[in-house]
Amino acid sequence: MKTIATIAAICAALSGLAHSQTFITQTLNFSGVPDFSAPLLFNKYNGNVADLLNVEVQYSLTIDGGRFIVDNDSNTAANVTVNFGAELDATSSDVNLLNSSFNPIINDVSSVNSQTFNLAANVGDGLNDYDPTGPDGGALNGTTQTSSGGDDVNSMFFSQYVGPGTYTITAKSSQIGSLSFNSGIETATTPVTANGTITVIYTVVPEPSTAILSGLAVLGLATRRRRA
Ligand SMILES: [Ca+2]
Ligand SMILES: [Ca+2]
Ligand SMILES: [Ca+2]
Repeated sequence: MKTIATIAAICAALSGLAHSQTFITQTLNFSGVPDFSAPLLFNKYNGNVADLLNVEVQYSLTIDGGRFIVDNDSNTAANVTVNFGAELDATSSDVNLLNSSFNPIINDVSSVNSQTFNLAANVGDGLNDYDPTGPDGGALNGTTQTSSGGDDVNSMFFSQYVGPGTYTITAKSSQIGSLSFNSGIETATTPVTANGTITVIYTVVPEPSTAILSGLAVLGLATRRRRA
């Protein structure tokens, strides 16, 4: 029975050698008040390029807070929609961040708050006072919003991710704010804060030596048990 168990363990180790994949995941964070750039330092896959089966890049962008005031100072009522938040782009001069269609994986990712205001014609206030009171004014108070996603890196660039060193991916976040209609409307903003992550996941073939060693370790354990 013990011999059968030992053989089963070795077979499991060897089949693992043939079929299993190992995932190496690195997640780095950024945060601040846009506009800002955050250089993030990732480790390359320190192995053989032939063992690198996939490189996936994931991202998330979360915004919070901020305020966008609209104040109609014209003589006509206005219906305006505000989009207010932040955007994320990622660039690197070390590695290529293009997917299989050669599109950038992290490009113009936006997290926004949207709100529509029906503003009456100006009531009482003047220019450059950015008055949020109604019926001619309003304010969008920012809430937490998250966008996330990811894609696989084009395999023709995998070799850039292999070696003993590191590479930098720069997360760039910028404020975005727009009005659907802005004639005669003055606006004032308090910026949103932004934070997020960039994750790089390597799918690799487990190193043969590791799989064989774990098989041998199981064998050694079984042998020791038999002697005891
Ligand atoms: Ca006004
Ligand atoms: Ca005003
Ligand atoms: Ca007002």
